[in-house]
Amino acid sequence: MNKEKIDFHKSRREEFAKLIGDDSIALIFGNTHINRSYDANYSFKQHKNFYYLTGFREPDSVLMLSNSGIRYYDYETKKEVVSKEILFVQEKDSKKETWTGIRLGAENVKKTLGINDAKENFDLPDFLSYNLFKGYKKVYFNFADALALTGDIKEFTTQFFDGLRSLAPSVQLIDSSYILGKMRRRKAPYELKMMQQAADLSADAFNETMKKIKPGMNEYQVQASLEYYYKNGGSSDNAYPPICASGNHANILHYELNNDTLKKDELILIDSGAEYEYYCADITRTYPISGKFTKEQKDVYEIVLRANKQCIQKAREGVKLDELKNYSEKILTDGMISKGILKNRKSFKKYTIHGVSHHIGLDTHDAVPYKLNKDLDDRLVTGDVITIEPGLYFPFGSKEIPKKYWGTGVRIEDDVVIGKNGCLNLTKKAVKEIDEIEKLMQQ
Ligand SMILES: [Mn+2]
Repeated sequence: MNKEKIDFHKSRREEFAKLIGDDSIALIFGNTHINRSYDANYSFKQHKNFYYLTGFREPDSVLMLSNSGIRYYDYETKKEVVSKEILFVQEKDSKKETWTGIRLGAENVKKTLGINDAKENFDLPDFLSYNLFKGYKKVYFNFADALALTGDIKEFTTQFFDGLRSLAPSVQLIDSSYILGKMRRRKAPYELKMMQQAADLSADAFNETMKKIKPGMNEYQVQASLEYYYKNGGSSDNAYPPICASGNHANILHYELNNDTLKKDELILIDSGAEYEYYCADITRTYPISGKFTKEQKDVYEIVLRANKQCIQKAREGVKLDELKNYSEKILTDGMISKGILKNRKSFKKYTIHGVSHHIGLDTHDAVPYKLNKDLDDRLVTGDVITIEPGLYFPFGSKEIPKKYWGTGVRIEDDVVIGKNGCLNLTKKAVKEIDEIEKLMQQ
């Protein structure tokens, strides 16, 4: 890891330790492999909160943190040691490494990750019984993730829970995800750099893929093209399963089948993004399959594009997410009325369906807990990264809507960084103006 990355994760551990306060200890469990079928696992993905604090991607790892210090007896020096952070990792094992890859090993943690102290993960129960019960009042850990663990690491968590019950029944157990969710909200300069990379990679993939789209192609080929450009550009994964929804499929918000043939008079809605260094991009564009919008498609597209651009104009520190949503809905509704698509304003929600924004970062839908606490309302602050994604959806059978619009679904989504007097659009490279789309597609 380079110095910038090491320093970033270190600063996150320091902040977290400060926030949990003295007399507290935190145990953050990373993920373990998840079995896919028989002898094969799903490709490993580290838990994002654990990653946020460590930058470490190996399975079966646990981070222990305490502002007031973790004590243990060092058998080599025969002395008690006090440490503020310890990373527990898989032991070096040449036989296993031949099959599943090189393990960092405890002795390399300090140099590679900048974490002061490291042990092998099977030492964890001993550390717990030596420590937990020496005056700590609170234990923070990721409940849901710890309980979902399987395999070897489950042994350690089971022993941990048993130890708690018998040795420290009055210790207060607190879920760490609330504090970490709050911390993850404001992005640091290092994170914004990674997010810009993810956004650039994704925007390039959209622009290149758009040029290849033509009638007769299949939705999965559109997906294959996006994924080719993601991987080829250095992304390790999709941020989420790509949605390549042609025609009426666009009206299913999380359509994932991606196996229909593209038809010449239809649109294709593509909602996808690459992950880069575990940071996500989330872009939606809607293109005419023939390379040219029909009159009706243009009607709908222009309304959504206006809502997208005006919300980006409006987004800045102090604006509430709810205000942004109402603003978007007003533009969409005014647009539908003025184009004669909708007669009764009151039923707009049937066609706008979803909200206009969510936080994004290490997760595509970043777990920012602003709804849970009044000290964290939905007013935007500098350093927030959110999506702006208005859409209009007219599935077949929409009784109030003229038939010529049925089967049309349009969404246009960008990712923006909130600043004091405006926002920075990370995904502006992904072409969205009608004339530019038509020009590129007809090349
Ligand atoms: Mn989104």
